[in-house]
Amino acid sequence: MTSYKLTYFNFSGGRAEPIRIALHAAGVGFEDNRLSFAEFNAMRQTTRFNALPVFEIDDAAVTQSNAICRYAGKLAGLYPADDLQALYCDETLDAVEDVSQYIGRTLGLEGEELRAARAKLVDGWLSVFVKGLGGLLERGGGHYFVDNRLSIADLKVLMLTRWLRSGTLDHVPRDLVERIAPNLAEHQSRIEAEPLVKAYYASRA
Ligand SMILES: N[C@@H](CCC(=O)N[C@@H](CS)C(=O)NCC(=O)O)C(=O)O
Repeated sequence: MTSYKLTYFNFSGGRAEPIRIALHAAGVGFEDNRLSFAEFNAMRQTTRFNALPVFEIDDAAVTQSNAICRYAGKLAGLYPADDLQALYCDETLDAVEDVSQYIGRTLGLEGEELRAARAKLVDGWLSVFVKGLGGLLERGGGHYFVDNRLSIADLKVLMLTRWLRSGTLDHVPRDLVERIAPNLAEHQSRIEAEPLVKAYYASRA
């Protein structure tokens, strides 16, 4: 039997959470290997690109969260079969990856440097991507990003909107998403209420 192991940080979000939800939905048993930041620092050099997540299928290690997410999405029936819808899905995943990189560059900054970097981010890339993602949701019909049904694109965006609205990112106004793309705020509540998403969190409780 194939064995699956997903290694990431021990929190409910970020690049691995859509993969965890999709694997759970697929009914695929996997080792959910959650590391502290100290544990990651100790093993960072052993990963292919010095980063997480890492997904192991038997003895083969794979990186790049969107690629892994597509794989898990296919197992769960959460990735479009139609080529155009798949393209739209990929566009959404990659947009979230891009904006995550911009946010990532401000993590670890402190004090005035952090404040200035976040102010620039809020007025710049965050506004651009929140607006753009709101537009992609509209293109999908307003409820889901693609295929008129739940897909990994919805799970991926959920992680971003949840993060932006959580108040944990200093100097990022919690109402930024509502102000720029209210449809994304509604999308967050809708996707959190999806039975498949609720079932995953119930399994974690
Ligand atoms: N494009 C990669 C980016 C991976 C990435 O940057 N992961 C972060 C955690 S979410 C990381 O491990 N960063 C290492 C570090 O900051 O030292 C992916 O999508 O998997």
